[in-house]
Amino acid sequence: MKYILVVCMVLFFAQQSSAQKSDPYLGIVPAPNSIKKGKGAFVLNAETSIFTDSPNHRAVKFLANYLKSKGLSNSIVNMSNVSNKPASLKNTILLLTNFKTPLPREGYELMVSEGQILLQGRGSGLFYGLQSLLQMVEPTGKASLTIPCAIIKDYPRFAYRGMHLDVSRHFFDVAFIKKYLDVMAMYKLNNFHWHLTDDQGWRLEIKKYPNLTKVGSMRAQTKVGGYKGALSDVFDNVPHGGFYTQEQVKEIVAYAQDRCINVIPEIEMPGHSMAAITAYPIMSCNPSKTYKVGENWGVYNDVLCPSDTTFNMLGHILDEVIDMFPSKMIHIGGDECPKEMWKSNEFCQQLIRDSALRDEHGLQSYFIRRIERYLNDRGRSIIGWDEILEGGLAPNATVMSWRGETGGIAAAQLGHNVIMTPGSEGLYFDHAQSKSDQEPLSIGGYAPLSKTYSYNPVPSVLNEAQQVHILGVQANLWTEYIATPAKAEYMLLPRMLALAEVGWTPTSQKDFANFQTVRIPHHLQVLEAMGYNFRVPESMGIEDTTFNTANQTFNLEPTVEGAKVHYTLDGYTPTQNDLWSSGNLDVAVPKGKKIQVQTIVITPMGKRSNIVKATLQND
Ligand code: TNX
Repeated sequence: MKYILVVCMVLFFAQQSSAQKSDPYLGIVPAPNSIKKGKGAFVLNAETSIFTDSPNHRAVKFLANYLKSKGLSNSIVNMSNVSNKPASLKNTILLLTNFKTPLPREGYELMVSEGQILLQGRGSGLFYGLQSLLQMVEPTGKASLTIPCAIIKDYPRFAYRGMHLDVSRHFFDVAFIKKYLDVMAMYKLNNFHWHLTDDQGWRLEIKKYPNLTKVGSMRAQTKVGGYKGALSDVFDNVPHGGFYTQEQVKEIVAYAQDRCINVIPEIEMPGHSMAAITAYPIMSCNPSKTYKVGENWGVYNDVLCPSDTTFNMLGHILDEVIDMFPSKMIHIGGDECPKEMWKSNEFCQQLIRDSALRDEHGLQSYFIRRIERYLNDRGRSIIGWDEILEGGLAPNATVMSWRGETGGIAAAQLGHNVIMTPGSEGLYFDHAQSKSDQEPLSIGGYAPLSKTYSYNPVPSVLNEAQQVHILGVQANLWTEYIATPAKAEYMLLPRMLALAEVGWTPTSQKDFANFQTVRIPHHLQVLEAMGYNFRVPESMGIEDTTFNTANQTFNLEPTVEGAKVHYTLDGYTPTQNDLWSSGNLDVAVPKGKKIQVQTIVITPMGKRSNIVKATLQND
């Protein structure tokens, strides 16, 4: 309810800036394949007639809800029920799925003229066309909306455009998952990778094994601060837990489907399984040992034992997963599985000999292949982290390349489908967004917006036939150091918009300068009014530097529309009470003196950027 109210506020209070009007992309993120701006605008008001040939289409329902949230009550008319040929009507919107023009998968054509909007797309294409249309909307302050005239022809560069969320390290409730899906849909992302199990918590109700959630969803306490360093042995002494019931999962899957998002569940195996082992020690190599749900981060040596008991239980678990999730692909993890326990376990050693496996690595492959067969027999295929490649796979297995691109390249060369998600290329959204010590605690790394934006998922070493196997791209949000929705959104936004453009827009249409200085400021204004948190980029026109000068002009511009750049020249920390500047700030430095210009961007709702300090010295 809160979100709906906020959305209404966007309509009536947000004004489209002149920057957006002159924007060749008309503010659309991800940038479309082709866009031709026209003259004038379509005015959507209470008299606008809306027709469709598919009244039950997701896009049509989405539009109906959108209009309602804007206080417009136009009904959407099924075209087979009207005798007038709607194409001849004025002040008309047409949403069509049955038409002759061939379009690429997920593609759409949008023609906005003063008298009519024509949107054509099949399946998710119609939905994506609608997302573009809604991003073009300019509120008028009255009970109408205007949409600038344009012709857009658009389709995605990649079929797979994914966003991951780790709900094991920290639990996020159903309302937050829906909010996450909402923002994914807005930017045409179509796969939600839901990391549901790990050492620190099992978050999915499995009816046959109630202890998985009864025991495995709760840890006694959590590590405070960074993984290493001064607080390395300090814990918060606060229990942390939570899980999703099967009912809630079904609700989320349906909610995602309404937004053209496929939900891929991840059930981690054979490593990252402390929570499962604590609930059912029988799945471990030492069933008599006492385990506890992980309270620290990193990699645990206790892993699943490749016994028939374990495979039977995993089979039952996967049966329930299959019932809950229609996704063709099921993620089975496969990463970071230490082999210590298997090395010292007689059963494992015997299994290696009996099955003529190379060693414990061969045993890992045996594990993955057995699970893969189980899922394949039930009509599903597996995705796994790039370690799954190590021991031979069925051809329909998809590899998620996280340790750089090497795994993905090898997999594509072997004919496997690949999703690129290399941590080293700005796709780990748990990494820091700048090198400033004003950033919140993170796992480390360095993934600024520009790095995410410039990533190209198709490695040039692949030949054309191999490139076809690059299904797409995904960013991951691991949550060891992300305990709240606000921080999750801070780490997600605006980098997710860069990911969206990497996944959708042809490289020839990408333009970081426009993205950063025109479209991002507009979208951050919209996202703020919708109730999202985000990282406010530092003021334009200034950076942390020291230089010698008597005079300097800074062209300060806010990075969020409607925000202000406040500054100080007196060495004090800038706040909302200080002077603000838009455009040129001239600073004169007397001979022999030093002046420090400090800036902060503060948004209408009070979000703050990092402080930037430029020191000017006149020696
Ligand atoms: C590696 S990426 C992991 C995760 C951590 C992440 C932190 C992957 C397959 N495994 O378990 O959360 O790094 O960045």
